[in-house]
Amino acid sequence: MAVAKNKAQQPAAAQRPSDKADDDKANKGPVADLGKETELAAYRDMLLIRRFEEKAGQMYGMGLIGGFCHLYIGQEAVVVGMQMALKKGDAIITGYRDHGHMLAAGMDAKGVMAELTGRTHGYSKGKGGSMHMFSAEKGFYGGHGIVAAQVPLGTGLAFASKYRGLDNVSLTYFGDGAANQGQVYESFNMAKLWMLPAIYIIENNQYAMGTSLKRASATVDLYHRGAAHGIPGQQVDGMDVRAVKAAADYATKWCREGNGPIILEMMTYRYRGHSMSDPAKYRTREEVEKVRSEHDPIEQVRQRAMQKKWATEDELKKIDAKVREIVNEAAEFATNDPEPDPSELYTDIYA
Ligand SMILES: Cc1ncc(C[n+]2csc(CCOP(=O)(O)OP(=O)(O)O)c2C)c(N)n1
Ligand SMILES: [Mg+2]
Repeated sequence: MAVAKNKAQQPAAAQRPSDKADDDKANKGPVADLGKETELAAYRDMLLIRRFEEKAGQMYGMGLIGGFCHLYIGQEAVVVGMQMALKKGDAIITGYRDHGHMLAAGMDAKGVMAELTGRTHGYSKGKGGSMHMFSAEKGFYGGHGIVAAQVPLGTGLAFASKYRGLDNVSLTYFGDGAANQGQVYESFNMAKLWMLPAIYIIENNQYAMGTSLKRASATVDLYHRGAAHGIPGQQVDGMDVRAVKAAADYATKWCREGNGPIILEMMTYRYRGHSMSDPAKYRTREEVEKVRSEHDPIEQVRQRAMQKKWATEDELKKIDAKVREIVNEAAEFATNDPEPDPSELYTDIYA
């Protein structure tokens, strides 16, 4: 009886005053148009990710790509909007759903595709595959297959920036499923204790493999997850690149000015299964179709660009054609590039 009584007296997580106090500091205000140039650039960048992922899906089906392959289709506005607020020296790290993050960071589509096909000129010389690519030059630190393993590493990247006296930030992306991992909270504790410039971006696509957030999680407002450590959080429409950009501007400024870590919960959705081997039977076709037809991040910009007369349908088609050309060239390259020499098995390893 006593237990039941205590339970009844517990306030709902969202009503706890400590959650609210810190979250309010991070309120971002209304979403503004980004203007013609920026929105068209976002359109092109999102489209590049979409077409690249569609091609990777096809090549997987043809047996040209093997192993794990997790597509990012539907979530493109998140990485593209965040990238627009970054500057040289900022660090990016994520999990295994990572091709979009690499392309947004400016990594070469040919090198990414050739890594997917396991070829010599892939970013990891064909030895890493989908989940294990890096580019220190572009500030991209992987590509990690263990759920949430990137969170302590991203915290370390933020520590490095502070230790060196730089005003660079670190962006650590992880999923709604990963948000329940213990190491996330150890990282939050250290980030706040040391006031690190860490932006934690929870890509809440509502599912962790075949399990919905509601089934697996005691609380679903993931932007409150820093409350115990005094880390503010914001929930963001991750399907609207304008909202992501506004949150990115706020969060990068917050961190560069020395205010410590911040959490952005991006409300987003993946259209494809968890990985290439997932038939996605845990959700209905209608659920996916509804998001696609009402909230697609690319279609939103396309409609706005035409309404505001920033571009005609023909001009938008030209952008699409250019993007397809880049992706086709990448696929061609990744199909014809040689496989690594067997002697490569003995290089890049720690003895
Ligand atoms: C430590 C660990 N546990 C389990 C797995 C298997 N696994 C791979 S992805 C995944 C789901 C993660 O979902 P989420 O964090 O929401 O990211 P999303 O796939 O939706 O992008 C699980 C359980 C793993 N790779 N690592
Ligand atoms: Mg998820």
